[in-house]
Amino acid sequence: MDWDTYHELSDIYDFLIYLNATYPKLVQLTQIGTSYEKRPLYVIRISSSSSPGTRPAIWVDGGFHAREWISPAVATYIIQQLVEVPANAKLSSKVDWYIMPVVNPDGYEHSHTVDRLWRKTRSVTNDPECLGVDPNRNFGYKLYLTLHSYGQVALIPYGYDVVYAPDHNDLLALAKDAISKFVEYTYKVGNTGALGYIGAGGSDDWAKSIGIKYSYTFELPDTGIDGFLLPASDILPVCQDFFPALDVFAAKVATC
Ligand code: ING
Ligand code: ZN
Repeated sequence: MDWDTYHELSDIYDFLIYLNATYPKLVQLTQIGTSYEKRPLYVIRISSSSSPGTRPAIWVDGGFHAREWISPAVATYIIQQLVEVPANAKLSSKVDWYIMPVVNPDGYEHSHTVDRLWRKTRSVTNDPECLGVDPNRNFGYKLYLTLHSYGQVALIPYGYDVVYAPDHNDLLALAKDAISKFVEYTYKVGNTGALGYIGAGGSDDWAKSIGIKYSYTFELPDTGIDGFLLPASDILPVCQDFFPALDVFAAKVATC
């Protein structure tokens, strides 16, 4: 695995399987289901605890939307850093990480092979001309962090309308703390609806609504010049810039 190029699904899955085989004490790879086109859906748990599941957890996902290729790239970078870099061991000493780098593998594969700008899944709908549903707009509506692109903004629930959570200021303060770690890229932060990203059924809205206090959508770089077509040479700078935010999140959750 490297972060100099955007990888196909098979590379990402092989990387997860490799980590699972190589670091059995730290890593557990679970197939949580199967996609519409029968691809496995993987979640990797990273925990140095002898009894994982008994302490605070942070969920990070990427690849909800097929064309947002920087998102699985950052998610796999986070996984690699947490598992393979000894200096980051402290990040999983108090917190269990659950990371799902490619939520929508069918769409991701489709964006690599057929239609670079595909967003949705590939399931059959009532309209034969219109395949797919929007995976991020279908939650009934964990810290919960979902990685999207693009925009360089940290979005705080809710997003179904301009609605602020009662504890909005807590979420705002933590997000500000997190983005203050970024040096290369400047992110804005605010309520999803107020920033103009209105959309019902967002996964972060759902996480918030079921009681996960700190729930965010991060729109990764850029601000729109290259948009979804962010050059591969930007992957590593984006990943390296983003990673220190995890310190802030882990520290907050560990004290909860
Ligand atoms: N962004 C999110 C989207 O689903 C969002 C932003 C999150 C809107 C939550 C509404 C609720 O449109 C991207 N890039 O997909
Ligand atoms: Zn998205």
